[in-house]
Amino acid sequence: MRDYEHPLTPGGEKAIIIDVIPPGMNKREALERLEELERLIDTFGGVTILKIIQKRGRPSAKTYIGSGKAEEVVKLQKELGATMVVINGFMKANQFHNLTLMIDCEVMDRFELILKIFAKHARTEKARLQIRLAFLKYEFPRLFGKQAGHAQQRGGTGTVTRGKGEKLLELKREHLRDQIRAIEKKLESIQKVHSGQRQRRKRQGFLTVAIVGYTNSGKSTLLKQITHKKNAYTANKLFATLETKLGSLYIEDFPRTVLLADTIGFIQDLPPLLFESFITTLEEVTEADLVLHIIDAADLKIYEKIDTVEKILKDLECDKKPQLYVLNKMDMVKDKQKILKTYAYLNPVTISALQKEGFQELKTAIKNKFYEIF
Ligand SMILES: Nc1nc2c(ncn2[C@@H]2O[C@H](COP(=O)(O)OP(=O)(O)OP(=O)(O)O)[C@@H](O)[C@H]2O)c(=O)[nH]1
Ligand SMILES: [Mg+2]
Repeated sequence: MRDYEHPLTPGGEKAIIIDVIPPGMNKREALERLEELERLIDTFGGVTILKIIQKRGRPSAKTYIGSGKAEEVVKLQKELGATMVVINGFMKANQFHNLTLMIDCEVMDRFELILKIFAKHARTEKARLQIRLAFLKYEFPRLFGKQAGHAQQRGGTGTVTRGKGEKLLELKREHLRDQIRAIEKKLESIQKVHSGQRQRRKRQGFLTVAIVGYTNSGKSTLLKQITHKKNAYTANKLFATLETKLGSLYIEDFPRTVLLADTIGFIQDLPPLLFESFITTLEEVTEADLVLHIIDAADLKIYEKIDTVEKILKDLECDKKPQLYVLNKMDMVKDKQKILKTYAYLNPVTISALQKEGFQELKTAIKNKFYEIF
């Protein structure tokens, strides 16, 4: 089995990234799509040495990219000394298996890359267990495909008969199923503890505000700067935070204790299965009294990212919850008026979490929202 917990020598990876796009899409749009994948490669510790875009009605059933393109990649990988080939999509087990057999380096899709980044950033037992669970559950058929593929490649020794091989595979499957059950049990007990903690907070009359937003929008920076929670980890990386952290927020003339909860960042095309494994982390959001949607106002894809976050909130059945929009990184915005005009319909609070600007207004907005709710 491949080791997802220890990414291959981070920092030294040379990646070829590939996207299959519909024929109608123009080049600029296509390159924009690949930009996020390039950032993910960077977060993983690699550099993108080549971007390939292939126009196709739909991915090839056999190799995801067309077979001619796959041959080309085989050559390019050797010529350029690439150490990984990453597909900007989700490959089925057989597509993954066939490509892996052809290409002489690590092949992965968006799911696996995100999973490896998660593994790199996991700091608590809960996060590690959730990642392991996602890995076991969803990479499972793919891994068997790959193992079988390598066995075929080496093949011809005649020492292992097909029947024995199958028996071995079945035993491995059973073993993995046991592992999955054991992890689920452990997670359940951790979840019970966390849920107990939340109940206690509620009984004590604490109010919880969950910070949500696209990855890298500045959620942890806000928690750190506004609550003096010094151990919140911030970084110019995607998925820096994988677990919930709480800090208490002091609001003048407000009689109740307000807790601010930092959460995992959202991303477009977040593998739904991975998302499922992190659902318990997101309970802080589903149980919150108020949701603060942090938006990176300096980002070029601001609208798409707001949309992605809203869709995920809907999946979490949190779209009806009281919500406040916060435009962050205003210190980096050149045309402030334009941004304010474009997003006036959200009635946002504008801040710079880094420079601690707009905090008073944010606290007042939170307070007013609570008075509206209660
Ligand atoms: N200029 C500027 N940079 C900011 C601001 N807020 C955050 N940043 C930077 O944006 C980057 C991401 O910040 P984080 O707080 O780690 O973002 P996050 O939303 O917690 O990200 P994930 O945990 O990965 O989802 C860091 O480099 C921060 O220093 C801001 O108001 N202005
Ligand atoms: Mg964070």
